[in-house]
Order: sequence, then structure tokens, then C-alpha cells
Amino acid sequence: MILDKNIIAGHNEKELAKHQQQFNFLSEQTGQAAAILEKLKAFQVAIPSWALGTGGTRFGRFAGAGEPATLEQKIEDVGLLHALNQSSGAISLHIPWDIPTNATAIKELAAQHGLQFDAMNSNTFQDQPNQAHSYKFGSLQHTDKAVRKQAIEHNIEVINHGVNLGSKSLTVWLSDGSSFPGQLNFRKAFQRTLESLQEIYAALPADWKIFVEYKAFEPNFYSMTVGDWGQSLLFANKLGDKAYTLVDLGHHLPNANIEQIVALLLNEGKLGGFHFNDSKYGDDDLTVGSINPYQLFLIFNELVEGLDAKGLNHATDLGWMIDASHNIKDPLEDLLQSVEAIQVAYAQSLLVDRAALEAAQGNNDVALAQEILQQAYRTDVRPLVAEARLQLGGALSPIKLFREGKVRAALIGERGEKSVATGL
Ligand code: PSV
Ligand code: MN
Ligand code: MN
Repeated sequence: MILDKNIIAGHNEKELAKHQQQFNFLSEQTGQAAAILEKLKAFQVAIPSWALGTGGTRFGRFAGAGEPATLEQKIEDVGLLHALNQSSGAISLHIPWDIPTNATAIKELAAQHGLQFDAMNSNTFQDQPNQAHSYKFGSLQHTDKAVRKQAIEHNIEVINHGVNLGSKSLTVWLSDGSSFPGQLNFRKAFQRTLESLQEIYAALPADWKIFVEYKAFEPNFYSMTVGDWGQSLLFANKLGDKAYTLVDLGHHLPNANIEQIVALLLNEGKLGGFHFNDSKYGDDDLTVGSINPYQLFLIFNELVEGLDAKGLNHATDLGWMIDASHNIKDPLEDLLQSVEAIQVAYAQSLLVDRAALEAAQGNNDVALAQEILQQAYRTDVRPLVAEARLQLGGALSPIKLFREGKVRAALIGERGEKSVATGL
């Protein structure tokens, strides 16, 4: 299904008068709408293929209807999102769930929808049918060299698929670790993992990056071999210039100061990218901004400050992606909400009066520094985000149009009630 431009234009016409009023008020209030709009328009958030179907938990799965069953359908779904918000211009694939059997055709299809291929993801946390060795006790860390070799070869195969599609990065998230004290020699597991990663690194094309993603717990519950940003940074530093740490917001222990982690990684030149989601307890994969939007703003505040200080490009020098997969919402509506929450936090952080904040910090004026941040955070920037969409040809109210245009019903018509996505 492709959303007709006339449908979007018709929707915008109905919404325009109200929007214009709100946008004009905000422009006057902030006095810097034009500059922020340009940045918002350049900012794209990649969509992971595994977020397009409802995820399950170990207690069950409630599949939605009309989910994308093939890679082509996943690309179509991201195409729909991008048509609606003009800010989801990339898809991130997970191998072997998304093997592109005909890379040229897949590339063409993506291009028709205005999509690029974001980071490729390997999977050594599940055993696949006919696989020679099991990952039950880890993959790149495994005590058995044959298992490590299999996992290394899989990662190289993922790079090769990515090369064919024009992707430029590999994200490695490992479930490796241990669930009971005594199970693992931490030093040796680290060393084996490093040597495995070095072999994968050696297969990276010159213009590629490798992102080492960390996670504090799950599926292993005593230790994770890449359990926090310190361990990820150790790997990234030892691997070389093409290796970076990837921050997934859900992968920290409760109350971790993620904004400080991000600021320091960026300062070290080792922050590679993000997986956005939100959580109350752990890796809940909830909609971005649904639980703690202030934290999201504080993270973006550090990112904007750090990127500007280093003369980096907000849109292109880091990898921006959503990583969520949950049980009960329509995944496309959820993703529209997530992208908007990211854009809102980004726009708010662009509103921060940097010079005033720096002066307040220099004077140790703690109350004023907080006032400056909250002035930006409490500004309702949604009309700015909507205006950016409008200028790019997207919909003023994407979810409203998704519902009024009966997009899910059309997808069910095409794919059937029982079409289930492959993935988490
Ligand atoms: C598992 O926690 C996970 O959500 C990681 O965040 C990865 O990025 C993702 O799965 C896909 O492998
Ligand atoms: Mn992730
Ligand atoms: Mn996760």
C-alpha cells in the first residue's frame, strides 16, 4: 500500500487553520522557529524491522492483524510511516529474519519509498534450524572455538548483506553472559569476545562502523559480557576507529544517569548511536517518551551541546534508531508516537539558551541553570514538529490520518488477519 499524496494534502487542508494559529504563536514566542525547522527537517530516525509486528513476552503473544510477513512488506510499512511523518527515512534489518534474497530488487523497493538501509543487526542469541552449534552458552564469548567461528561467520555474512544494500554499519548486540556465579571466567570471556570482535572488525569495509551495544541484564541474569557502557567502550577502544558504543535507553540499571554517559562517550568520540525506547523497570521497550520525557530531553540537551561543541552534524554523525517491540498497540501507531516524541525532545533541546546556561554554570547559579532548562522543556514544540512535517509533504496529524484513512484495515485487506511478522 502506498499513501496517495492527495490524501495527505486533503488531510492537511482540514487541519491547516488550527495548525497555523498554533505555529504562529509558537514562532513569536520562541523567535527562532526558522533555524529549528531546518534542523528538524534534516533529522531522520531509523525504524527497526522487528518493531513492525507486535512482540511477545515469555507469557504469550497477541499478534496484531495485517502484520508484515515479508521483508518487502516491512519496507512498505516503513514507507507508510515515512509518507506520514517524512522523518522515518531508513530501515534497520535483522539477519536472518530479513534476508534479502534479491538485494537489487529490495534496494529498488526501498528507494521507491524514499528509504535507506540503516545499521544491519546480527543474531547470535537464537539458534536457527539446521545450525551446527548452539548459542545456549554464548556466541562470541563461547568456550568452544567452533561456536565462536560460527558466530563470527554469521556477522561477516550480515556485513555482506549490508554491503549489497548500501548500509554502512553493523550493530552487534550479544546476549552472552552467565546466569549463575561460577559459570564464567569473566576475564577469559571478555578476551574471547574481544578476539571474536576483532575478526569481525577486520571484515568491515573501510567506510563502515561497528556499534557495540551493551545491556545490563537479560537473557543472562548474573553477568552480561557487554553489560554496561564501560565494557562496551573497552571493546570499542581496543577494536579501533571504526568501533563505537551504542546506547539503548532501556539497557541500564534503574536510575542510571544516561545523559551523563552520553555526554562523556560523545566527548571521547566513541558515541556511535542510539536505540530509543522508554521503560519504567528495565528493557520494557515502551513507546519513546511515554514514561520519562524529561530524561529524554536531558539526553538530547547533552547531545546537542556535545555535537555543537565538536562541530558535528546532528543528523548524520550519530545513528538514530528506535528499538522497541511490544505487545498491545498497533505497531505503526506506536512508531509514529515514538518518532514524534524524539522530535519533540530534539526541538526542545534546540530551544535551550546555551549562552545563558553556560553563564549560569560559570556563576554556579544553580537555580537559574535549572530555570533555563525547564523553560525549554516546558515549551510545547509540537506545532514546530508538525510544521516541519508539513513543509516536507507529510501529514499534520499522522495518527489521525492513519486512523481516518483506515490504513490498518487496508493492510489487513492486502495481507489478511493472520499475517504475522518475523522477529522478536
Ligand atoms: C534485546 O534487548 C534487543 O532489544 C537489543 O536492544 C537489540 O538491539 C535488539 O534486541 C535487536 O537485536
Ligand atoms: Mn537495542
Ligand atoms: Mn533491548
